Amino acid sequence: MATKDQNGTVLSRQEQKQELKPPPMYQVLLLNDDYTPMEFVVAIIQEYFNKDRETATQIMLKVHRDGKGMCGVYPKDIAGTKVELVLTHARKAGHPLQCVMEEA
Ligand code: TYC
Repeated sequence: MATKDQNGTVLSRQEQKQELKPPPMYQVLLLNDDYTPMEFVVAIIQEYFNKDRETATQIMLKVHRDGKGMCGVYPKDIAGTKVELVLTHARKAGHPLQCVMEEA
């Protein structure tokens, strides 16, 4: 009997293996620059990554010190949407803030 998914579609060996694996996860990172105000970065982390003010401030200071910092880990489509939303918000406000995703 062929292995099928919930819809009754026959699955290849690769697809059978994939069904057992959790989806690949992506880290969303903020990068440091010399111009974006600290307060703006804290507000972004609170708004898009659901962090409280204290946690957001710690992440912002880590980015400021180390050059980059992790804001959260998400499935690919959610990580991509967060990167887009952050970049759109930053550009509208006239700041050069950079936000990227990396496979975790
Ligand atoms: N380095 C910036 C400043 O001194 C602050 C900053 C922090 C910018 C984090 C970007 O992702 C960033 N105003």
